Amino acid sequence: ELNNNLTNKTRVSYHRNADTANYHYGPFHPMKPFRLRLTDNLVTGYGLHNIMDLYEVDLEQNYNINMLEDKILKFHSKEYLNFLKNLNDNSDQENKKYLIKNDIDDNDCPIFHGLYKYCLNYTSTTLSAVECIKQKKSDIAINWSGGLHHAKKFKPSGFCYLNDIVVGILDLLKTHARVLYIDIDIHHGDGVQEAFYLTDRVFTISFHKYGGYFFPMTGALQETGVAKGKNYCLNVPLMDGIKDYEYTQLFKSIITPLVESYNPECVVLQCGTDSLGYDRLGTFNLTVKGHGECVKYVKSLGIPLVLVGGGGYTPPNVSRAWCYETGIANDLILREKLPDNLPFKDYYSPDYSLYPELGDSILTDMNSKTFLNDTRIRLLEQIRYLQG
Ligand code: TV1
Ligand code: CA
Ligand code: ZN
Repeated sequence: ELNNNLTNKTRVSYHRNADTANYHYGPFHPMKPFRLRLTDNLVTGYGLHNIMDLYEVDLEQNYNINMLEDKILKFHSKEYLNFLKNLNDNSDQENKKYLIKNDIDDNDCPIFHGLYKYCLNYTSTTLSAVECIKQKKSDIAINWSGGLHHAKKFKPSGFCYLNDIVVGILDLLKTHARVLYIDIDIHHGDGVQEAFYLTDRVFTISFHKYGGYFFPMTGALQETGVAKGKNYCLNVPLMDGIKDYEYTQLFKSIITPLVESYNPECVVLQCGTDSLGYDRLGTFNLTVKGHGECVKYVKSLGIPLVLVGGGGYTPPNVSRAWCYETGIANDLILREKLPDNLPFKDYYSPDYSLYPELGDSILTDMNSKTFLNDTRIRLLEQIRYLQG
């Protein structure tokens, strides 16, 4: 009994919905749900599906849609949910009216075929992961199709329609007193921050690029929460080109005292992979190993953990990172050579490696030592307010 945690394997559950990868935002849109198929093929190719608890989420089969919609309505407005639900039945004019009234950017958030089903898919998959944590069936529960951190109460934003993270955390709060939300997507986790800005029961921290009109233009160091939520929010604004060593050092040096002070009962980690080098939209220089180092570190805290996806716009790198991190969750360091007979193997040329080198055509690191040090000192100062 005493040795249980030392000898037993981490209990990992992997939550997926085979249908989610089939949706299309449009031919030129950077968000490609197909990256989920690449991820799943890689995870399966390495044999990881054999050592995890697999949950195949299927809306028709396992889910009571009314219960699901009730959970979504704990965050989203009835009017917005109805808008998404009735997109096909409404006239184009009615839909246009809602878009205009709510200042919705339908280039970023197009209305594509089967949109509502897509939204319910990734949200129910996050709720499936949350359920395993609530029932203490898993130490780590994974949903790579979730992590859509920009969606707001009344509207979609930045490729995100329903905020599966907020809906998931609200459900977690029924059993867990304090939830820590960590966001390593290159974009600011504005939707999650905003949802919990007034409460001390959810601590949100986002690492992101900030400045130069980079979307969503929020996430300044000065945004730290309001009222009961004052000091229960942190932001780590960064500049182009940050590399593994600097990023992971900063990450650990902040997360360590934060966890010590806040003492969360559960962690939700958004693992957006647009912070990797050569991302189509991102401008950081993390490698698969550096990105995964953050996951490894959070796992080492030994707190129940939900892993969700997020951004990531160079599909083969998205799948490399999420597969590597699925390995990490299972205490495995996967071999560099990709599995034989891997579907879509040509996507991984020319290196066919899980850990390709970044090469020379990367952006210059604009984060000076003094900038990073000043940022760290200010963040540690913020964390000290928690004890008092
Ligand atoms: C259609 C076709 C849409 C090509 C959107 C990049 C496109 C972008 C497109 C794009 C694009 C954004 C803005 C625009 C401010 C808006 C999943 C003036 C080549 C979590 C969301 C980024 C990131 C939104 C989501 C951003 C996530 N960047 N080509 N759109 N308006 N929107 O800047 O955090 O990763 O870029
Ligand atoms: Ca972020
Ligand atoms: Zn992003």
